[in-house]
Amino acid sequence: MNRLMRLSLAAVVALLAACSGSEPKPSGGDAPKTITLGFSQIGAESEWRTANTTSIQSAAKEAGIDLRFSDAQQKQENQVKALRSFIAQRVDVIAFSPVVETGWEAVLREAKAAGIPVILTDRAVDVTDETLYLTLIGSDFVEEGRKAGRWLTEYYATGPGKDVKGDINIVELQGTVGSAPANDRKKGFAEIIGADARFKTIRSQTGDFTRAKGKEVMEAFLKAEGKKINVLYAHNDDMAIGAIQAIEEAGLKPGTDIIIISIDGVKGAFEAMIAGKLNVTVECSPLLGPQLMDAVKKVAAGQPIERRIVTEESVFPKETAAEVLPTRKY
Ligand code: GYE
Repeated sequence: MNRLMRLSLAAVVALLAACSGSEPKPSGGDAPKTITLGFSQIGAESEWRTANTTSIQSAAKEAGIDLRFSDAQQKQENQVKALRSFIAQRVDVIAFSPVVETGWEAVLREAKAAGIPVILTDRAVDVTDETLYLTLIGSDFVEEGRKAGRWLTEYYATGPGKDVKGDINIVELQGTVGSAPANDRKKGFAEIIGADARFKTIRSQTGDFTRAKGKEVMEAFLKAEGKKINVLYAHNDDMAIGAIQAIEEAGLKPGTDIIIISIDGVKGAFEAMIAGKLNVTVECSPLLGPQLMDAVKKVAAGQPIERRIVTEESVFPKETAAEVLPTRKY
């Protein structure tokens, strides 16, 4: 073979390789391939969730990621369908916020068989095969429950409730049945208040993380227990805000007659605290978009990522509300 023949053969080989082009070229000279991300959101049940959706959509735009977004309206079957459709579309990465913890093995195995990496955001899943997802980006819900419990025990030990004698009767509004935040927030709170026999949880029921359900269930609690209720622990702000309405309609003063603790730290909670109707909110940040897009880029480039990415959060008692509200982003 002379030099010219060798050169043209090399050119043909290069051309063929370029045309077959199924491999992404992260570091080639050409424009990098756009990453497609399939994201299955739970729904729009709370202020938290709306802020979470906005964060994900705007972070995807900023990162130049092609986001395929699907809203499951709080139903696991809709999420499973969305994941299957992302697999059929052969997206580069799948991310989702699982509505409940169990029942994901089959569809996650399908994603794995198709070679599509999966990232969990916000909520955890309960699977035996840990290789079915790469990482979980979100809060430590057990710790949030503990923070709520610690605030309450301090309130009665050294705070305004220090002179109260006898049992402290608590009613609890749980999140969605079977969801990680409902399971974990219940557990963390119970762990702390369980150390003192004065704290009694007299009613505990789900309000599905919504205002309407929070109000409805609180009405039932008030009917059954009336003035016996000293404390309401709500697994999110929306349910607490719904319950505040029920308490007012029953002729009681929320925040005074009934001490109210909730979780999330949405603007509505700060407004309720400024009005003196909510005592404290434990922060749970929904602004996961930027961290998710960083993880997606790494995964698409074949780089390793941490198994657990935890969000940083604090606790806001009502005394801080007026000062903090203007700085809140959700
Ligand atoms: O606390 C609640 C939402 O999974 C952390 O879901 C999230 C929870 C959040 O509906 O408001």
